[in-house]
Amino acid sequence: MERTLIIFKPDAVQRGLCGRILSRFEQKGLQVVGLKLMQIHRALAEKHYESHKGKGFYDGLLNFMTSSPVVVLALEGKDAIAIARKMMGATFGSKAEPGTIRGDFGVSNSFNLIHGSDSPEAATRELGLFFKEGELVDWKPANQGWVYDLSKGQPE
Ligand code: D4T
Repeated sequence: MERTLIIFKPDAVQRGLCGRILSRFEQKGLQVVGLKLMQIHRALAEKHYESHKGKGFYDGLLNFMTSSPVVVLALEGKDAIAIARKMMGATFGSKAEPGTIRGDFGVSNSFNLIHGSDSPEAATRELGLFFKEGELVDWKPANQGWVYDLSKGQPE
């Protein structure tokens, strides 16, 4: 099982889309193991987006991410990182395919509703940035044996 960090960005929170976006992940079968509303402070935004430092959009991105509360989520599932990225769609709503979160809910080339870790290394790093020890919860959903085929001992 893999874990990934998801952020419902300030535009998703302000537009009242959190419930609808969360439902998509729940319906897919990804399991919530961490969830909180928070205000991202500048230093955390800088750390999270350090790979973009120096790019033209970096300052605007930091201003946006710190402008209003976000919801951060830790999702767990087999191949959760790639599945969540696929569900999010291309970076901007203007290009993202219909059926994806960005494709269905956004048009902007700047505000893009959601962040998801893009690799196992990024997920480990980002989960560590946004969740303190003890904030992630290990639990077994009662329907797990229907979400996955567990007959061979591994989720399939
Ligand atoms: P994130 O990281 O937010 O999940 O988005 P992506 O993984 O899909 O896209 P990214 O890392 O390339 O960009 C990070 C973040 O910067 C904003 N951005 C990006 C922007 O405002 N203008 C731009 O030209 C680009 C490339 C949007 C997402």
